[in-house]
Amino acid sequence: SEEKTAKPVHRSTTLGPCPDTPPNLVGPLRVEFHLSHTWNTVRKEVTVPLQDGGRYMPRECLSEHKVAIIIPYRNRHEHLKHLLFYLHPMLVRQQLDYGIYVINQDGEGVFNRAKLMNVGFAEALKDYDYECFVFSDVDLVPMDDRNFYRCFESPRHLSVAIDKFNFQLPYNTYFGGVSAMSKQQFLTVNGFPNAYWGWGGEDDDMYKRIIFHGMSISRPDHITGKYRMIKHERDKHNEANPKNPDKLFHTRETMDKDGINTLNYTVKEIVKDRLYTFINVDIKAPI
Ligand code: BGN
Repeated sequence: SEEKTAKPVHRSTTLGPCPDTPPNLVGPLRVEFHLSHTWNTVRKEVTVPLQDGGRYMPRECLSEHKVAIIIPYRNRHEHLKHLLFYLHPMLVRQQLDYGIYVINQDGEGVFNRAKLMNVGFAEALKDYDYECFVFSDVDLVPMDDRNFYRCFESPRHLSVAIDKFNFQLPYNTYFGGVSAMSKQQFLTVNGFPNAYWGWGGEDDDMYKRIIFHGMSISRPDHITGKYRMIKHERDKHNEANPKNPDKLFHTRETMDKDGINTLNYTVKEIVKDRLYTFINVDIKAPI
């Protein structure tokens, strides 16, 4: 319809800024995974018109938060449906100006979560003038819509109370799962490392980058920061890599030489679905 394609440019002249605390939040969410969704039921759950590529901005006010949600991905269809079923309605209630980017690692090579997040950062910026990036695992669903998917003065760790870890931090410096960084914060630390192939350590490397650049992290409380993790088998081609822990001893020397400034990849396909932008990317994985 005409309404759906209306350009935001005209709105900004008439709309006031959105309030700092969105008015329609509901607090705790009942998150369940026993029903298997179809893409149709997920689409029905989103009661506002999205723009292609999973883009939205509120029509009632001018959003202060331009946020790209970056989801590293491979072969997790069911998880993506569960996540978006809850995430889209929550982000709408949070009155964000947002887009969802699913960054798919092409091929069967060793998985590299951190490099995919760097790709998401770079590709989302080609799409829109995003100021904030939320990096999210595909299997982590927030249980409270007061957990803001926006950026703060400090890099923010959002998934502080995951059911799998008994709703506690597994350790104090944990920065994995879901995190949010402004464009400036991300560039200051040179993004994520590209050198962590396979499972483990890349989130700890990011934590160190943040600390070594003189920043600290912020977090929501343990009620607001609750998450449910979707249970799954261990992925193929993403075994714990015994070389990764050692890399963590060298973050201080490597961080400025390996990151968003040395990122190298080839986009094979971009598909704009109604609910997300799917970017299939060759990240030159070792076989
Ligand atoms: C840690 C992993 C993190 C992971 C958390 C939670 C490493 C580095 C070697 C010590 N860190 O052990 O990447 O997010 O567990 O599962 O493997």
